[in-house]
Amino acid sequence: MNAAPHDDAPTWPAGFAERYRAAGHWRGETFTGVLRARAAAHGDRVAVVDPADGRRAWTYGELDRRAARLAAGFATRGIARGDRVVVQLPNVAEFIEVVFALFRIGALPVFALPAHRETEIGYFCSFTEAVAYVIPDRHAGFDHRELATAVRARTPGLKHVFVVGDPGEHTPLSGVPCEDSVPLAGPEPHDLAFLQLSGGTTGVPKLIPRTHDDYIYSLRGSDEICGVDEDTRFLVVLPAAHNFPMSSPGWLGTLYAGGTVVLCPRPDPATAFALVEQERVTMTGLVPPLALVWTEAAADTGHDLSSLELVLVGGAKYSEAAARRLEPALGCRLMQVFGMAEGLVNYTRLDDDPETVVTTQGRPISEDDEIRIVDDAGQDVAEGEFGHLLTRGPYTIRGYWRAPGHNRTAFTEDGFYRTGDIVRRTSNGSLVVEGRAKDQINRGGEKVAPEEIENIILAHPSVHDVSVVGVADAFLGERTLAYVILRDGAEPLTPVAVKRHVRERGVAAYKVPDLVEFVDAFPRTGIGKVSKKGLRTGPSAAGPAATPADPHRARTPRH
Ligand code: OOB
Repeated sequence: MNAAPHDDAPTWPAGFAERYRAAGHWRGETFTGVLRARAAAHGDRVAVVDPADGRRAWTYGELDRRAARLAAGFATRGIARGDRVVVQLPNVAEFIEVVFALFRIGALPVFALPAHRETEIGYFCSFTEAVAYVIPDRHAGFDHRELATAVRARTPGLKHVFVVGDPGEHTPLSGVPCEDSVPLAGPEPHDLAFLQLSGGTTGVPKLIPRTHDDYIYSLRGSDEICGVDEDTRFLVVLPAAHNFPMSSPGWLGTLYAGGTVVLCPRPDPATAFALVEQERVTMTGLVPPLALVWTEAAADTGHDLSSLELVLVGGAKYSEAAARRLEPALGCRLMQVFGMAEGLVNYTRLDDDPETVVTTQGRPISEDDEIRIVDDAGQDVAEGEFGHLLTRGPYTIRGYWRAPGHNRTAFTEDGFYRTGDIVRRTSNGSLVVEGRAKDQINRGGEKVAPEEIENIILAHPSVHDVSVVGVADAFLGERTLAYVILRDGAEPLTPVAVKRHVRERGVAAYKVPDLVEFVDAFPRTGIGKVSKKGLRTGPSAAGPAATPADPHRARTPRH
């Protein structure tokens, strides 16, 4: 396909790109160049530890050689620069090998999450015109090969399915590598490196095009802020495909610094604490519900957690009370991180006073991250007031991939990304996330677009109308509640039947509504649209926990 890298999405105007280069943010590096340089400088240091299969530890030299051989094998099979490849792997060493092999070719990984199912994967493969899909054989009790067979049957452009493990009817990944005799042109630093997934507010997820230059800058900035260096041993607890464990500072930030990445197969404290002890882990990143579980479990763990120096918590709002408990429980420093796959990442700092660390979500990586906090009319609010967060900068995208219509509303005319978050800035310049204006539910860091689930429920023959909202939850922060209006005379449904209907449509399990309530009518706003705000403060069945999850969330007319 070899599409010119920037045809599919807006990029930074020339003046900005020049400024970011002149400032030394964009240094003309590529991921391939970075790995080669690290392998040349310290080829014998361990880059990746995968505790499964009797513990595999790959050095930088080995990772580089493996990526080169796999790239050659992919290229031999026709995978070329600019091609998209959907990668859906759990936290295994092959994930990193595959990604660096694709980088070497200049093919773009599309980072699916292990939880995604046929609806999402089918969409990623067809929308990106992917030529290949990389999967595990089975993961968490699910057979990905069957999913791949189903997706392939309806996606003729998908030429290859590569499997880590037993391939079934597909191609074993282990058979792909070959001698890298033909040099690959590879990408330029300003080319796209991969497509990340947005949390989404619409019926289908949007794809986020990130370049080598911009992403590597965010890694370098993150490494500096978090103190990542060659001695860092970073535990990847969250799914490696997500932007947070990938780059804040994450496994890519750790590899950039020459440290060691330890892959954690499951996030529970029993698994993770054992790895912290065995691998002398120094740093990790967690979403708030997991941080809570770890904090509680640390009290009576038999494992030695003394190597832990820093735990980053982000992806959703971390309550101040929980934040206060983390450092004493885990015996390490806390850093809050408020980021987004579209770019902007904020961190509290190691030299912030303790109150700032527990009460704010930090400040941007870069002095060139432009922040505006505006009211509904787009006017800057007074200092300290809350408003909509808009941002523009050296690692924040200027548009989603192949989404010109959506881009017109998701970005301002002068290129600021409308984050959909409601924030205020404290007197010391830190941001506090106060809520959200976008139609998205943040289920403990996992993002759910209500519209996507509403469309699925609406397809049920007994359903007249539906509205999916977030309700406050002590553990997850929010969980999902579907208000369903049944058709007159339709077969009565149970909540279980509605959940089963969603699950059977083949979507990630975290999108199945936690609660379902049948109602006769939704509260209406003056203009006759569904008021989700009214729904959240409304009826009873969500139980006593159903207080408004977010006082600032806008009404969201849809129908
Ligand atoms: C991270 O990335 P995404 O793309 O899954 O989600 C971004 C959204 C933000 O716009 C915000 O609504 C929410 O997640 N969020 C937070 C938060 N961190 C993210 N809300 C409140 N407090 C926080 N600390 O979630 C992500 C990407 C990179 C680093 C960290 C998180």
